[in-house]
Amino acid sequence: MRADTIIYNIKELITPRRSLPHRGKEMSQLDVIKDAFIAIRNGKIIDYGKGNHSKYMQENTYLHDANNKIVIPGLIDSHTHLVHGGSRESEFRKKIKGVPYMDILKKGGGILSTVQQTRKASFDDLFNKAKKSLDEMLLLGVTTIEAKSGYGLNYETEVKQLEVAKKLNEIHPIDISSTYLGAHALPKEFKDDKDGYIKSVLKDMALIRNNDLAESVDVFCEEAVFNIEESRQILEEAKKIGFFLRVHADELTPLGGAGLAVELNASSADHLIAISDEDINKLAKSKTVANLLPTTSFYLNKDYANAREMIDNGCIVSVSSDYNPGSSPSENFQFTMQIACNKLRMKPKEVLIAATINAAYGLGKKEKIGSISKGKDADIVILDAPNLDYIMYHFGVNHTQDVFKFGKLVVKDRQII
Ligand code: IZC
Ligand code: ZN
Repeated sequence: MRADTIIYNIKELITPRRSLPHRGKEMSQLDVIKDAFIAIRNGKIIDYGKGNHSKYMQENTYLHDANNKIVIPGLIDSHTHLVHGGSRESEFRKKIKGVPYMDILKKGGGILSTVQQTRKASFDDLFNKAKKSLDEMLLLGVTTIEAKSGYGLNYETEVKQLEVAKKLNEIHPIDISSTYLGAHALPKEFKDDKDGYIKSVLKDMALIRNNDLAESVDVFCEEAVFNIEESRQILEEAKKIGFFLRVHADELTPLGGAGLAVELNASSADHLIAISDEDINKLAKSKTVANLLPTTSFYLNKDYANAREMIDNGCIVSVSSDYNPGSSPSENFQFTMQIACNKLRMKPKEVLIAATINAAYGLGKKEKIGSISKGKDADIVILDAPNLDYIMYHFGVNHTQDVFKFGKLVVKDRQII
């Protein structure tokens, strides 16, 4: 079969070997192919490997010189709060002084401040702001993300957020998998009626399902937000009507959200800074991904999740940016990967697997993305770095040179084209 695009002169092609969730020692097993090429047709990888690519050439084949640089699969950021109004720098100095995240929320700030700003924002405001963030992500080599709602806390604004994500998914190279996070906080109008709010979440969830506006449902399962029983009620109903499940679990207190995620066969349990050893063991025996968000620990000056214990016990570990205006105000997923090494003590190979195939698995897309494999989407990043370790070591900068999304060159020489 002839290729419409060939990437050649690749110093090292670095990719997970199998389209399966990776656990334990498997998280260090990457294929590294020197002097490689990738042949692409109609957005899909038709072949890759060492040596001569000429048999795939036809008259019109676009030849892309990787200039003897390294190549990895497109990065997958599987936990973001992409679409939101405004920002929260007005709370930044309080945070520096040491006022806890939850105290700011309890006083009507935090998430509730972003809810106010998101309700006020027009569709176009939200769209333009989120598009700018997506451009930033694409320049960093991110080709797929998950994006949560959760700043409307009423039907109208939650749908506005999800519609923005849907339109961005259509017009932007980055693919977006949407999650309904109505259970992110208790809105002011339901201050004394949590049951009433949960009922409205259950009702809205069904409409969102019918309108196909989200693939997953998530709950912020945390002390003073939604407890285990409330989270269970929402997630069980979500599962019944066909959503994938995600849980903000054991971020600040060990409530047992990860155990609940395993019990309900959730796609991911996210954060896990305060998870109990018992729940690490449950996760290790399950198919639920342990999605770690070290940028949030960095920004909130919190402990880091015990990634070593999770990997060594056999959990499927992924990492994500948690990009949001309150606890992780940065789109820089490469920075997340760098501190995953430095602070979670993950090896560079483990981090690459966590940011590609394990993240793809967590989004239910392991057959389509997450590795450079025949038949998969040609989501490919060329990095201006001599080797994989260098990307994680030289931190705080963007190493991406060129990006292909579904076989199309979308970033060239660090510019979106
Ligand atoms: O806006 O503060 N943790 N939700 C749960 C967040 C952080 C986002 C925010
Ligand atoms: Zn989050």
